[in-house]
Amino acid sequence: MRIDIVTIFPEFFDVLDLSLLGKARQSGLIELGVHNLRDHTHDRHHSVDDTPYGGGAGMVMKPEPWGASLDAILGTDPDPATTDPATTGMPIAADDGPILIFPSPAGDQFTQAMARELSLEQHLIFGCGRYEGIDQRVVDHYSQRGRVRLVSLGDYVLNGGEVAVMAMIEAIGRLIPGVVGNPLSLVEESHEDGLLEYPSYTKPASWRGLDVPPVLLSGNHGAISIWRRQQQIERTERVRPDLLPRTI
Ligand code: JDQ
Repeated sequence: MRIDIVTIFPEFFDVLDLSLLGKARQSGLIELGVHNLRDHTHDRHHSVDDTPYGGGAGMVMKPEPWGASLDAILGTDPDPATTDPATTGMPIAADDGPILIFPSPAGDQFTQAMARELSLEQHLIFGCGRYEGIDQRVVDHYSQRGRVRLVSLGDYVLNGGEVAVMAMIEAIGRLIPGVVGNPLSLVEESHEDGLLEYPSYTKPASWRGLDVPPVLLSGNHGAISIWRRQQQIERTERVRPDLLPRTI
């Protein structure tokens, strides 16, 4: 998978070299490009923001640097539909070509199901807004040319898209085959089967007066499976009943 990020804080993503995804990049499973929006400004102050039409508080990100930056990335897309100079700027098929993702409090909620879908894509481009957001025409323009999604990390307000993109890349990246060592661990864990995880324990068997549940020391793998499933259901009923199937 190819991932491009446009941001005014490219250093924010340096940490991706160290994390789980660093290995995936070294092995070529994930190609990452981090692009500074200010590289596509031409005024002496490298301005990326301006006052809002209609008035109001704060600043809005100007469309021109976004257009120049995103066009440069789209020009390198491996898909000929977006690379061919004769077709660049023309509409592309709705089900191929890169997906352009803008984190936004007004977006669709990011979920494990969305992470799963996005992990199957060849090329994701993330646009990190700041200030009060990006001029609406950027989303409108690229929606005319291809697939664009506004995605919310959750119902709280961040200062910009960077933290949301970091979370999404971590959730998506680990679903790419080969990025996580043990593929079984992906099916077993929270949200993949709609239930929360069962509690885990390791040595010692007794710690500060707290014992590991005896069934886990029994060697009875049938009993262990049943106990773990029970724990998942109890935990989910207690803290996330909304995840359980509705019983009319
Ligand atoms: C931007 C902002 C609108 C404050 C600017 C760009 N889930 C989620 N929460 N917050 C964001 C995403 C997010 C994403 C991009 C952003 C916030 N801001 C700040 C924008 C109203 C208020």
